[in-house]
Amino acid sequence: MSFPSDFVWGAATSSYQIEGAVHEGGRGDSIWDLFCRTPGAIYKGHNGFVACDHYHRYAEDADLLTGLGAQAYRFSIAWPRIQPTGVGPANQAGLDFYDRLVDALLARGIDPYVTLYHWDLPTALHYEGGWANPDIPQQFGEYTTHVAKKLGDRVKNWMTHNEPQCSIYLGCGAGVHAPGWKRPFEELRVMARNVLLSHGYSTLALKAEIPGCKVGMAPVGQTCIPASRSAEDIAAAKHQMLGIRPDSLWEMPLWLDPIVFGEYREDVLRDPVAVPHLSEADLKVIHQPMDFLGLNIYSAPIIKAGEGGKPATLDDSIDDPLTAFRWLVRPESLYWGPKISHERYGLPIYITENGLSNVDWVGLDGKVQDPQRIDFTRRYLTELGRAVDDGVPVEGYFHWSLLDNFEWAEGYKERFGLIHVDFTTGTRTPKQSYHWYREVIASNGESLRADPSTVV
Ligand code: GCO
Repeated sequence: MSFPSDFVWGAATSSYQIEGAVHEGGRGDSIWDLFCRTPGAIYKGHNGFVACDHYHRYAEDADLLTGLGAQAYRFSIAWPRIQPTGVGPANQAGLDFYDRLVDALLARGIDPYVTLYHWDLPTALHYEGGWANPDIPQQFGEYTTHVAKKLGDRVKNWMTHNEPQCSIYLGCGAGVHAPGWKRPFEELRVMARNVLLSHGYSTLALKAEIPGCKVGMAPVGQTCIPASRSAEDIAAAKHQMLGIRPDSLWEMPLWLDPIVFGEYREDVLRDPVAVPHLSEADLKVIHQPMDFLGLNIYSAPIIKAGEGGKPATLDDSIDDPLTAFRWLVRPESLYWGPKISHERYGLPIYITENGLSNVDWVGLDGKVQDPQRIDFTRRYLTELGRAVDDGVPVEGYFHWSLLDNFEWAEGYKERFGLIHVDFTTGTRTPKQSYHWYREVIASNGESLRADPSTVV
């Protein structure tokens, strides 16, 4: 296991989960503010109105990234800070906040990786139909231009969308995320088409404003692990991971095939109505060169070849380790996810999110002990190292998350941070895993080889 010398080590967050200050600096309302005001929508009525107060504490957070030795930081821009109603001229105070943040990072030698949409849609656009509105793709392009004009001289790595599977399916189909809609699948497919078009317009805007910039996207890295190294099990796992099922938006090809290939390839189409209808003109906009693929990977099912080679999911064992969120710990997802995705799309890969929620608190000694996070990350990074050794071009890894933060419908119940946040006082306490990860970064992954029993 040996990571390339220019491998990028970092941590990730998103705007709504950490910023707070939802009514400051001219920021408009977002669908997550609206959802947080909806009785019963969020665990114990929590909300993101203050969150980690990062809007005011961004310099302290940049210092914490320095303390970690992070080389890069992935964060997202809140559209309603830039355009309070989602359209029209830019709000200067909103742009200035991200300008200060980018400067704070660069002054510390930390490279910003910016996501343009991590789910905080301006409420005004939601009332116009949200992602179902045929105007939204071009509006997203115009928003992108405002951001690119301001930050493009310093930010070189961009992601258009984060996990469109969640913003569309969880938000507009299952109704468990903002805006809480339960729309039928035909409508979700229309929204998916608009997201794809918006990615196209956004990419065009970035490339026009920022020569030489790199543009990617960070979908849910829906991954499957083969039950064995047999050719049959591997084929079954790939089939399961890549085939698009009816009434599902989760599979990566649904989002990536039209972007990367300019069409849906036959091998993933099990049911032609399962994908958004895209005209030739749509595909012209959507099919833009993509520079890298971001993968958000947390867990994965284990798949074997069942009857006639058909994919069959192995039952979980009572001994399978689980995170606090009760997600299965499946380190090999960080081997197979990058490997299979790269085989299909041929793009350089970043792990744009990976991590776990854990039951962390500040001990009597003032320290936060989180051995599970260390063990989890060691296992996952070791598998990622194996993918690198196999020749998969993985360029970087962003741990989710830098800080404990607002975990969407779960409120503050799930703690994903390398840094503990006391949400009453705002006090940050780096966890044991923060110090451990610092060693991983400083040694470019060499410290992962140490005998686990001798660590920390
Ligand atoms: C997502 C988002 C993050 C989450 C993280 C843990 O994957 O849902 O990108 O915002 O907080 O994944 O659930």
